[in-house]
Amino acid sequence: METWITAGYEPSLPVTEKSNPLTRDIDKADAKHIVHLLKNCDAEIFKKEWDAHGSYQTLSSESVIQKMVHLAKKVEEILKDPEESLIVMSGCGTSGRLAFLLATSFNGLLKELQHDQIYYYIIAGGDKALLTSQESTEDSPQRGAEMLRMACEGKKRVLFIGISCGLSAPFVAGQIDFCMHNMNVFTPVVIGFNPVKMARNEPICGWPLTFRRVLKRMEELQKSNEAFIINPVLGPEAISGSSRLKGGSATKIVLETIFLAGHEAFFSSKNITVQHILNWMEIYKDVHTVTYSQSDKIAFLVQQVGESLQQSGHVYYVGWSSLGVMGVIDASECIPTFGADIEDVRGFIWKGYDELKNNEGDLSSVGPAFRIGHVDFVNDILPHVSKSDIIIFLFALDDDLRDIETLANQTKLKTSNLHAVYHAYPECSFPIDLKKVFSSVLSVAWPAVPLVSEGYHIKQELSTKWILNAISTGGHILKGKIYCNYMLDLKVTNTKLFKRAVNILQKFTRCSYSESLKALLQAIYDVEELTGAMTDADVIEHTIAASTRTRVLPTALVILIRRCSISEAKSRLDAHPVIREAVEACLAASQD
Ligand code: F1P
Repeated sequence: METWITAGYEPSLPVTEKSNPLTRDIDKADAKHIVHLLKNCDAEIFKKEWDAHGSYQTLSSESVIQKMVHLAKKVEEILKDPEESLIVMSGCGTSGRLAFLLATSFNGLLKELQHDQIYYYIIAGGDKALLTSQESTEDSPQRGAEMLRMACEGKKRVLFIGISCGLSAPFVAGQIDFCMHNMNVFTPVVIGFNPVKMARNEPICGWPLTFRRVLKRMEELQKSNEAFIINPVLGPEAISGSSRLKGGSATKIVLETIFLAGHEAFFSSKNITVQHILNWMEIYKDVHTVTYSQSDKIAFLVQQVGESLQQSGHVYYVGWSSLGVMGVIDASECIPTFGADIEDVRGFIWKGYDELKNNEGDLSSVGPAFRIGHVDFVNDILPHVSKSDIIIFLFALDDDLRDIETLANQTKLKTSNLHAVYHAYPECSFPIDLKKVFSSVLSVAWPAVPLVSEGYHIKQELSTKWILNAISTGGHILKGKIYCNYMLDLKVTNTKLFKRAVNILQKFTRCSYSESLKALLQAIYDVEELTGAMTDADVIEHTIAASTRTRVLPTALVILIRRCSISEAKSRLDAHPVIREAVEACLAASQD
């Protein structure tokens, strides 16, 4: 039995926030070992059972699969009557970005089949959050409900899918609650990866319910198939709480399987059965095997990216088709997870917003980080590329190879630190001249060019997600942004992240909750003495103040470990550019 399942293992934390025993020493691993550990963690997505008692549901549990069958039938019904119906997916951070990816790509598939589009997405913070973290809206149930109400005006039937990996986002809780007040129109669905009893139960500022209480009401409706909670347990994340990893991948797997099964039933009159859904799970498991069969090459890229980040260089993903979107999604998560600067890791999409098909259209005037087309890469980035920057092209051999070659040659004139991650098919050849432009190539081989009926690039997207997650997680580990398997420099920009930060402080310093809270607030407000106004402010105000600060968590950690002033903590951090080394040095000194 896995250690983390035992009752005494981090009992106050839900599974999605627990630390994974597999990756306890990932901070000290080399690139190859990091990839090996991530591979093993990702394999847990497909685990058939966690223990002999079946204490936790898994992705292949009968109860989970049955609900997926039900939902696929709902999708089929909506396809039959698209005019007054809608499938809305909504979430915060990565969950919202996946809602966007799925809605736009499945609408794209329907367009090719000349069928009305039925998918819609909502992301907390609006489309700006597709590219950068806008975590604070995550805390507003009212905003969530309002955005859903507006999106569904005039619709007679809505399948609403709220995604919150930790079953924690108030934004999503507000939407589910709204659905349950309008059951004549809505069928509410929640996707997350904790048992209901571990869903977040903290009071939500200005709202009478908690996420768990909303789910408890949903459980009643679930008995009559009026609502659905899909919450298999995937085991703790490789980096504690980093739900973009397994949580994000499993969200994609679950929803694509439901939608594709619904499409097959409608377009090809296929029966939706349990076996049908299980077959898809096997296909995704193969994607895991195929992807990680390239572990050595992934590790090579992890090493290169780590070296770039260590030298304060930048990482640029330049992608074609939906693989460009995978790059943007991966890049956007580095800010809250590793405290990265918005410029550290960036993604670029071939035709920019023309291809993105996002709700709010072109956002490039919002700021430089919102210029995401290849043209912007050429104009804004290429002229300033330095030796320490690394550029990774992401494409499949059925993309426009001439365009790829042109940009690759143009990039090569500026830097040789240019690499390719591509998907290969037997029907397509990779021109030797193009191959030569890259200093390394990582190729993932597939048996055939994917078809529209198979969801086109969905397998390649997941494969790319795993590769990029490994690259950015591994790169930041090598940069010293992780201690054991905890985020050392996370951005404290919403209530969930605030709580996670206090938990990390308590864990590593063994200080009380109130001492940890005090140090965190000192770091957030950048003061030696907290005023009454600061201590009395609510958590949301703290997170707003934290959003403008850097190194909040490391500073608080050093204050507690060294029992020192904030100015001393900051100068200790300044003395060690690598945050993990600074914290280790303080820990070692405190044990003398
Ligand atoms: C949503 C989310 C994560 C992000 C960060 C803050 O989480 O925005 O995507 O990585 O941890 O929260 P969830 O609602 O899907 O659990």
